[in-house]
Amino acid sequence: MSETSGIFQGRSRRAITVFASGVSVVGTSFAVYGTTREFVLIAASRTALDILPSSLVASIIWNFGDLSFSLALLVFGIALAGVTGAVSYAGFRAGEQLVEAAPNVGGMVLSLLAVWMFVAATVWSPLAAVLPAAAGTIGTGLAIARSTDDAEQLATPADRRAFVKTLAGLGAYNVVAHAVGFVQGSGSQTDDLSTSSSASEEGSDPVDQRLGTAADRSFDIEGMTGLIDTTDSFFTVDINPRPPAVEADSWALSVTGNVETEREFTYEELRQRETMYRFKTLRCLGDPVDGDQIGTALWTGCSLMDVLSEAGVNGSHAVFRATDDYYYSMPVSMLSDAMLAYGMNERQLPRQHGFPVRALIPNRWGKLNVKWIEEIEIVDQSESGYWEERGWNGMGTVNTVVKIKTSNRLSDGRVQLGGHAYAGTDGIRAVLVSLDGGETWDTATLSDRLPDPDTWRQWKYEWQPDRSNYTIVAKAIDGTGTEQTRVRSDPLPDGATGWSRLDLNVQL
Ligand SMILES: Nc1nc2c(c(=O)[nH]1)N[C@H]1C(S)=C(S)[C@@H](COP(=O)(O)O)O[C@H]1N2
Ligand SMILES: [Mo]
Repeated sequence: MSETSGIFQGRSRRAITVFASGVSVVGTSFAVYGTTREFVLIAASRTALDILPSSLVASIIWNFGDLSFSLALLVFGIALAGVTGAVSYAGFRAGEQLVEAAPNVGGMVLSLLAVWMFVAATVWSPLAAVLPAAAGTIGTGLAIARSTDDAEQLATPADRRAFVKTLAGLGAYNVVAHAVGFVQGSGSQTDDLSTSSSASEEGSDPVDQRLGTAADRSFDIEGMTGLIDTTDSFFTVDINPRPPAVEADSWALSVTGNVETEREFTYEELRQRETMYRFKTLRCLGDPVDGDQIGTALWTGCSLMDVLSEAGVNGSHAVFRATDDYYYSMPVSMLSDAMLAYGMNERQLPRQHGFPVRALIPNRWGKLNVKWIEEIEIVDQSESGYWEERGWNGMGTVNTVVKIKTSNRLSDGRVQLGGHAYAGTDGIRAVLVSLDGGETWDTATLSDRLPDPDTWRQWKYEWQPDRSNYTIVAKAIDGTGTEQTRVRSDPLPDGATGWSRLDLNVQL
C-alpha cells in the first residue's frame, strides 16, 4: 500500500463513504424541500432546539444574529450528514451479512430501509423521505460495492480510481442538489399588491399614496432608513432556520374553539374584505437598547376582530397558532384594533415576514405578531406562548426606546446625530440629547408623525464641535408626558430599558 492511498483505506475510507452518502441524504432532502415542504435538517434542528437548554437556545437566537444561526445550521448539517451516512453504512453492512448470496442487493435494501425510516421519523413524513434515502443508499452502495473481496481495502489502483470517481460523482450531484434547493427556497412571493385591487390609476393607489406621505415626512440622514424600512432592510426574528413556505391557494385561516360557529377563511376571502392600511412599528422583546431589531412598514390587510366576530366569540382568550408550531395566547380584549396583514409596503407579505398572513397587534412586543398564522382558537382562560415557555415575559405594552443610529460630519463641519424613537401607541413627544453624559440637555428635531399611532419618529441633532470627546446620552418623553426610565436592564425577561449612550470622538 502506498503512502498517498492511505486515506482510501480502512477507517478513513469508511468515514469518507459515510460522510459522502450522508451529505447526499441531506442535499437531496434540501433539493426536494420546495415540493415536500419537509427538510430533514430543519426538522432535526428543531428537535435539537427543543432538547437543548432553553437559555442556550434563547441566547443563540437573540444575541448572535443571523450569522451564528447559519453557523449553527452548518454544524447541525455536518453532524446530521454523519448520522444519516452512518445509518446507511450500518444498514448496508448488515444487509450484506443477511443476504450472503447477493450481498450488494441485501446491502442496498437494508440501507434504503434504515435511512428511509430515520429520515421519515425526523421529518414525520414517509413520502418526503423516499428520495433522500435513495440518494444516500446509492452513495453508500457505489462507494462500497466497487471494492473487491476485502470490504475495507481498495486493493488495486483501478479500485482507488473508481472510488475517487464515485466521490467526484457524489460531489457533483450534491452541488446540483444544493443549487436546486437554494433556487426553490428563494422563490418568494413578491407580487405587487395593487395588481388585484381596483385602484390602478397613476398616483391613486392607496398604498403608493401613503408611502409617499411617509417619504415626505422622513428625514434624509446618511446611514439610516427614513420612517419606512424597505422589505429587505426590515429585521426578521424567526424560530426557524428557514421561513416556512406556505401556498396561499391551499391555505385557510380557521377560527375554532369557543365560538358560535367554527369558520374557515381562505386567502381570497380575506383579501376581498374591507381593506385596512396601517403604519406600524415592530420591535422584538430581545432587542437591546442599542440593537437593530426594530422596524416600521405600511401593512395592508383586514380587521382581525371583524373576522373573529363573524365566527362569534364566546371565550376570553385567543390562541394564535402558526405553521411552524409557534403560538401565542392573548386576551380577546387586546385585539380590538388588531389586523390580519397580507401586504407589506407595496408588495404581498414576503415569506420571511409571514406569507400568506400574519397578525399585527398594536402597542405590543413583536413576538405577539404571529406570522404564518393558521388557526385562531378561542378559549376560556389564558394560555402561555412560545417565549413564555422559554423564560421571557413581556405580555404588556412596549418599552420606550431611543436609537442612536448614526453620526455624520456635515460639510459645514457640524456633527449630526440621527436615529429613531418609539413608545408604542403613546407616541413620542420629544427626544432630548445630552453631549456631556447627562448634565445638560437639549431637544432634538423630530420628524412629523406618521398618520397611525403605533409608530416611531425620526430625530436628529446637529452642533458645531469645540472639543473632541463627547459622551452622548439620549432619552425620550412619550406622548403622555412620561420621561423614559434611566434604569438600565437587559432584554431578558421584560425587554430592555434605559437611556441610550454613545462615546463619540470628533476630529477637530
Ligand atoms: N410563526 C412565527 N411568528 C413569529 C415568530 C416566529 O418565529 N414564528 N417570531 C416572532 C418574533 S419574536 C418577532 S420579534 C416578530 C418579528 O417579525 P418580523 O420577522 O416580521 O420582523 O415575529 C414574531 N412572530
Ligand atoms: Mo421578538
